[in-house]
Amino acid sequence: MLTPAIREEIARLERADIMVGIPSFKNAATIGYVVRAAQAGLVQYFPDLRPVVVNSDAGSPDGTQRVVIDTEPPDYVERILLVRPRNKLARVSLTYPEIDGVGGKGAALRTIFEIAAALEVEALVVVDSDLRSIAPEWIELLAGPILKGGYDFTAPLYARHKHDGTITNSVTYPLTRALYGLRIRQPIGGDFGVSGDLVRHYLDAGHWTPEVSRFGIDIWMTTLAVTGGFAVCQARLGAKIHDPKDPGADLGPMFRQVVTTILRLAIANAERWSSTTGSHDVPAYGFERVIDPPPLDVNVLRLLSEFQAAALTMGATWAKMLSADTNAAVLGLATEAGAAADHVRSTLDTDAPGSERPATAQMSAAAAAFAFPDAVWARVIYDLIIAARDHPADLDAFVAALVPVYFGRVASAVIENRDLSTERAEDSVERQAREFERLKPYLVNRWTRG
Ligand SMILES: Nc1nc2c(ncn2[C@@H]2O[C@H](COP(=O)(O)OP(=O)(O)OP(=O)(O)O)[C@@H](O)[C@H]2O)c(=O)[nH]1
Ligand SMILES: [Mg+2]
Repeated sequence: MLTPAIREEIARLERADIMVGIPSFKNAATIGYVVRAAQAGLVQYFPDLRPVVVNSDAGSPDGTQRVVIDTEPPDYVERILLVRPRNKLARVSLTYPEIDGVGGKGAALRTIFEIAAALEVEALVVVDSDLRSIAPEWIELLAGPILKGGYDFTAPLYARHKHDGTITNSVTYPLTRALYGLRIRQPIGGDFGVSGDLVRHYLDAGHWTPEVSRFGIDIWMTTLAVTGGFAVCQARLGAKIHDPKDPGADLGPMFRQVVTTILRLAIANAERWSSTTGSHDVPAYGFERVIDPPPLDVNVLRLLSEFQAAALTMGATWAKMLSADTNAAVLGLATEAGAAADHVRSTLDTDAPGSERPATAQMSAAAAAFAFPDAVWARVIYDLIIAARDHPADLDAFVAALVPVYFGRVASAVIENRDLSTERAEDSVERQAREFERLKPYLVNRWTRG
């Protein structure tokens, strides 16, 4: 599985107690800072341990690995922080091998897991390489619960802008909470702490689908920690500031990889969730922070238009994957989305030559009549679990057809939250999560009816 170059690095490093793993793909602009923050965190907070930083890169053409190699070495951290760690910090940047011809974040992390297991680390921290808000303290916050608190998995808790994290807010948080009963607020945050035991569990878990090798990895890690009975906690990290993405423009493939993975895991773990009712808080560590994350623009008009258009192009698939009632509700909403989109166009005159794309707030105000109810969305997701079980060969087609419905749901959330603070917008995420819990008997009934 590992390349000879990676084996050589492992032989050179021999052993480590704590490791920070950083997956990357074309992150030359931001990874230097992440590496320095990781080094500083290891040196400052764990001076008695044997630390290592590993960058697992896709062979990025933009010189990401060169940036890592050229970043100030750990001595620099010792000098500016006035610490004398007992052990020298080791740093490695390598190119990870694909898994069955598939590269991606998950493949990068698998190499990180293999190295962590070979070095027999007690705690592994993984952080994204496009982070701008990471501070040295994050390493302590993510690894501390593992090393000092007896936990196996630390999920991140951050303040995200109310329009950011749409896959999390609409699917992974409410579904993980309703299925397994744990309120893990950021199950796909990307920044995690993992114990050595859980790393080995990940490596023993066997089959890595192409989705897990890509962006399915985060929900896969979180779900395996939960279903494997590992002790899970959260760490308050402050704000997540990273390369931003507009849900309508950038998140389609990521959405499909994440949702396919969470559905497959739901089907495989029915025994774990079918008798779970309600949910529990998950312990959170770290001092609370008050930070306003930077705003994110969302093209509401595009989200509404794509939802409407999909009623024609994907209606047949919707009919196959949704129950008759849910399907009727979704078709009605797609029509309403079209009307709202027309209203946005006429009010804001977006077709005028040379007109710029109107701001999120303006578009949301013009589309204020549109709302996609929580209960319909929860049923859509629950129907999909059943459809995925009954027609496994159609899973890709189902999830592709879900994308425009998700766009409609995201548009509704952006519209609803348009005048709210990020804090108040959280109320609607909670309300939706409670609706997933309330409707769980609908899922369990459909599941057991067979
Ligand atoms: N090795 C590898 N890493 C990747 C690839 N794509 C993304 N990554 C890494 O995965 C991490 C997260 O990727 P992002 O694109 O920032 O995605 P994200 O922040 O999880 O997603 P959003 O929250 O939706 O923005 C970063 O460290 C990327 O460098 C890839 O194809 N190969
Ligand atoms: Mg990112």
